Amino acid sequence: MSETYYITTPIYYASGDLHIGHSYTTLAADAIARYKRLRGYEVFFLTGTDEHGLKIQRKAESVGLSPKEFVDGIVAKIKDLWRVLDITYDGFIRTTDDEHKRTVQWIFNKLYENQDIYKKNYESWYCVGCESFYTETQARSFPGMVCPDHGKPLERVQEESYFFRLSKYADRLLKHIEENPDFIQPVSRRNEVVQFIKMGLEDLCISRTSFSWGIPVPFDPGSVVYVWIDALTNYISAIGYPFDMERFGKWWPADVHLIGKEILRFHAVIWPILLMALDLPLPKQVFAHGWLNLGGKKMSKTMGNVVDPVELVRRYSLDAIRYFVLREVPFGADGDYTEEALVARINSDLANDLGNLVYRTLTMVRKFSKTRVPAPGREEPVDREFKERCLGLKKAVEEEMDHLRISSALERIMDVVGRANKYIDEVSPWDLAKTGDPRLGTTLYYLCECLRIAASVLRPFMVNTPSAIWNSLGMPEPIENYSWDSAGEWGLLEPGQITKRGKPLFPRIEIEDREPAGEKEQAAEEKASKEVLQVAEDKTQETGAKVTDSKTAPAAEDREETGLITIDQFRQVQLRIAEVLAAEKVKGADKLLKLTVNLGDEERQIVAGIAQHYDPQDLVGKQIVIAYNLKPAVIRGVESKGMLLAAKDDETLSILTVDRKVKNGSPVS
Ligand code: ME8
Repeated sequence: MSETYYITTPIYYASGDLHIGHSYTTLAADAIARYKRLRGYEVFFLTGTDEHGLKIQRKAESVGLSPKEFVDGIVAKIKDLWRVLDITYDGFIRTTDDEHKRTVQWIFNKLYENQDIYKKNYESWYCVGCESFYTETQARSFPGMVCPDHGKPLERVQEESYFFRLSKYADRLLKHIEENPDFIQPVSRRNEVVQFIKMGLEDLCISRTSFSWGIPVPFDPGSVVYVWIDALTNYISAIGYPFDMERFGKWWPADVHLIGKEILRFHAVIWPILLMALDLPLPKQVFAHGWLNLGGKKMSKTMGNVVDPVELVRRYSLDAIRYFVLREVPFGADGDYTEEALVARINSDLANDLGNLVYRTLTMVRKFSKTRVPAPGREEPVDREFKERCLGLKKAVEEEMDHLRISSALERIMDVVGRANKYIDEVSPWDLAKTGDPRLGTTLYYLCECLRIAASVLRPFMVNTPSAIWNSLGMPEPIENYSWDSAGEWGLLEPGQITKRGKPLFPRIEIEDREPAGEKEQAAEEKASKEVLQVAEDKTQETGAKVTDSKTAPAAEDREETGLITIDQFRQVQLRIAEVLAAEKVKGADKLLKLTVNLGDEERQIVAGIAQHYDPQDLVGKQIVIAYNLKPAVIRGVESKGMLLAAKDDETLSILTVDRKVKNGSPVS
């Protein structure tokens, strides 16, 4: 019987579309799962969605859907995204699944029976975005009592809740972490968790009464289980706990929970303690990777600074995106996403190095060997050294992947690809051809073998390229029929087999007509402030369509051709209803008003150039339309987050309002 391997991603909030940050974790898990399958493991790769909680309940209300209808729509889109990225998950858990709900309630009962849970009155600060509580000290450390991750003011909540005795297990957990150095990875993160536990663990609130969209506490249906206990349980409910213990026993403990670093404490403190209370073994490893940032900040739905993976795949191809995401940032560290880096990476590694090696090699085989793989002849030291490099590649990739160093594994592959290109230059096969030297056969054969091995070890990371290279070498059977270990063998190519040189695998991306990403962002920022200032300067103001995100705006040539944008592009502009709470003139600027607006679950400040058309007090109480996901801009020293929409003819400026009252924060679509 083969060994099992159980890998999980976080279950993502079903509160909106996922972005490239979520895809990052899922692609990493996919690469690891594919790798382990190739190594002969029986793999269970679990992903899914976290569907309960106040944030989702409010979102659903704001679009007039029931929470279940709302999450069903989001889940369908998430599954579509995983199809586009060719994610090979084996299980998709939803916290709204009946099986999952049953498990959560069973656990709640069990903890209650064991007296690990008690009820008390609770008052605390809360961020709906994080679905997390903050102590007074934590809350006061956030400037303006605003959540630094979500930009939303913390809410004060008071209710009767159930509490879980975390503190009881602190020493046991510390001991476990000390005795199992691999439990929390990377190492730097382990130290952070140890410090946190040593500071003393407070008991944890695990139920809520102030919203209803959740799993009811079995013996107190007025309370629902607080999201984190509900969410973490997915890792065991998905494999049958506690109703199918045979299945559970097959997979548990998990080999690795892959997560982003912001949810490490939940996974490395709360989750293990919950498992201890249930008398279950702990996962072998929690691996917290870093963040993909955009413009220096964590890419996040709430902040609106996101990149759509589907759009990237459409523009650059699936394998290029898979490669970039997995290669660009050392797995564990933070990294900045820029389109410039993406294009540079595709051009250098995929077009110049890999694509070029395939193309050059097959061109020479076509020219010097009538498209047939030649038989190897005489071998010189440089050939032998090259062959050894190729033969060592499988092992090198294994060494990296066994420690989840995904980016380094790709680097090892590209090192060999680079070596192969250099080998061509060193050996000059065209000179050998001129003199009819039989070493030409050696060189071409070795290069073809190098391509076969590279294709084979690229399988965990890319999905179309390995078989494209494989087929172009004229291999008799599809790549799927060859084991991982075959990448460590030499001589599988039969001399005489017919190669096919197709189109270049990764055409170079010409960027002359694109602004480099850095400038592009600056341009977008300038554009954003110009748009607000334009109103301030009382020039004709255009509305909606002008507010586009430069990263995902239609290619300039498309727009020039048709003047039209697609519905997806339009959807990227989030328009929302905001109620004006206060308005005042901006000192020293005749035309500017500073508005404080309410968006349901947040307040914001907006600067608008409408002072010559409206008295501030006339605006208070009006519901206006704002561009919600516009980058903040500073106008005359005052920060403006968003832009109000207004119509203007030669004389009159009129702000857009709604025909009848709707909830603040409602989307305009
Ligand atoms: O936290 N860079 O869900 P979530 C890298 N439901 N990874 C990122 C990222 C970024 N900019 N943005 C998101 C939740 N991620 C909970 C989890 S698990 C029991 C419950 C990835 O939708 C990363 O894996 O906010 C991060 O931990 C996760 O998405 C957060 O997804």
